[in-house]
Amino acid sequence: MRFDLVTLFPDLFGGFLSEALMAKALARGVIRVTLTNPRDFAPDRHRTCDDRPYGGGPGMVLKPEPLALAIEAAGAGRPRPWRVCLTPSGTRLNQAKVRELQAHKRLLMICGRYEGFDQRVIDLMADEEISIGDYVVNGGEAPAMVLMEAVARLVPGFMGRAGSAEEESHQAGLLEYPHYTRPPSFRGLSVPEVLLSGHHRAVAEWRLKAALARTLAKRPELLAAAELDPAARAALGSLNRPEPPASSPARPKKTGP
Ligand code: 9D3
Repeated sequence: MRFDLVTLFPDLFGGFLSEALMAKALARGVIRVTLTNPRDFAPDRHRTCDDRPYGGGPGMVLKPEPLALAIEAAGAGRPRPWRVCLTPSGTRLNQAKVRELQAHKRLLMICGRYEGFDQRVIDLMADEEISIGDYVVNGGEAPAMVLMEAVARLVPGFMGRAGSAEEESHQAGLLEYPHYTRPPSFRGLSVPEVLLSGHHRAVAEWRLKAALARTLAKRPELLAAAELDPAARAALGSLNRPEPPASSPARPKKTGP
């Protein structure tokens, strides 16, 4: 999969692209990334990319000409990319949207700064607008990284040793069960016994119950949409308290010093 980014601050992507799974996927050719700066398409000596808003008001707006030229340059070639504007008023990103975007061979992401884009750039050049949530960040770059990372981990081969991203969620739509590693006791908190027992069936049961209890306590609205098999339905029926039962991981028993 190929990601084409249009940004006034391409250097923000340096560390993001040169570390961890993203760097490995780039090196292996699992994904490709291009960075295009609208400043390189501004015709004036100062390479101006922003201007004052018509109608007045605070802040600056991204000028349409350099941005449009940058989008056209970034999107040149085949196949034609799906063009996404990152804007605070876009469709809220979720995993369903991530899966939808992963179906494209090429994704072109346009990052705004200041108060945002001249609306005509969106009208003429964007296939859709996406927001990553109802909070304010300084521009579209951090949101583009979120989107790119979420889509990239669905690309076959991206996850490498960590395995397939989708097979992680055994019970689709639930929060994850809690994870533990060594040591068995840490600062007075012990790992739930069943996880040390080696009983795979008991472990699986405990994890399912823990995931259900957690979801019920923290995100009850997810349970309505979750795809629960009969065993999970039964387990959920037995959890009528907001906090998980005594054997659960939410409040591990204190053990000795
Ligand atoms: C006062 C009105 N603000 C809109 C909420 C102005 C404004 C704030 C921040 C305009 C642009 C920005 C920069 N943010 C983004 O470009 C952005 C964003 C975000 O702030 N939150 C969530 N998703 C996104 S995607 C792009």
